[in-house]
Amino acid sequence: MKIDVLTLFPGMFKGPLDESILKRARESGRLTVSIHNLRDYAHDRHRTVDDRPFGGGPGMLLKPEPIFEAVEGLSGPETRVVLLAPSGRPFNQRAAQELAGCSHLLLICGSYEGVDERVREALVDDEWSIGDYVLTNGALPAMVVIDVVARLIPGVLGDDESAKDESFSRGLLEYPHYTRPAEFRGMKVPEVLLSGHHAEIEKWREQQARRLTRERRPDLTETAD
Ligand code: 4FL
Repeated sequence: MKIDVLTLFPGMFKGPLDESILKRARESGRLTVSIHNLRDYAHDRHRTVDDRPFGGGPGMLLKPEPIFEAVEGLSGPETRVVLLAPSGRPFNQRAAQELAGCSHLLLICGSYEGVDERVREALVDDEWSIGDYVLTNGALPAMVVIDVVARLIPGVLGDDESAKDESFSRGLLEYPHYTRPAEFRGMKVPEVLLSGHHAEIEKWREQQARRLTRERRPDLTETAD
């Protein structure tokens, strides 16, 4: 998969893409990420990327011209153009599954008060929000999308890592996990997990996953298996 990112803050991407599984995915050639500075597509003397909103109001908007030039230059017939913004649909594992089926993603990081609406009208295929809060810009959301999508690319995760997926893709929270020691500072691992009785362990895990989901994320229980 190829991912291009359009951002005002290319420096923010340096750390996260160079660690752990993302680093390995890039080194193996399964993932190619290119970061592009939006300012490089602004051609006036001050390389202006934003302007005041028509109709008044606070804050600045990203101007259409640099974004149009960048997207037109970077995209091809296969490109899925994705905007990260607080007004997008909620990004989740299902959305990630769909993006993981694309061969080329172009992520546009929104900024400040947002982007000129004509960017959405003419360029953007879909718009995602990573949560109900406002960040300083869309770079972190873009990194979240890259991270979530990358681990769904075939071959990116090792066998040990990929087994973990299953629970969340069923729409339930994970059941509690324990490792050694069996007793730590007086806190005991639930007896059933030490029993070796696989059917009982499965039953306990299913009950716990359902209980936690009901308590913390009742919104998920409507769509869970
Ligand atoms: C983007 C917040 C996606 C949540 C500021 C600029 C944002 C965001 N999801 N905040 N973009």
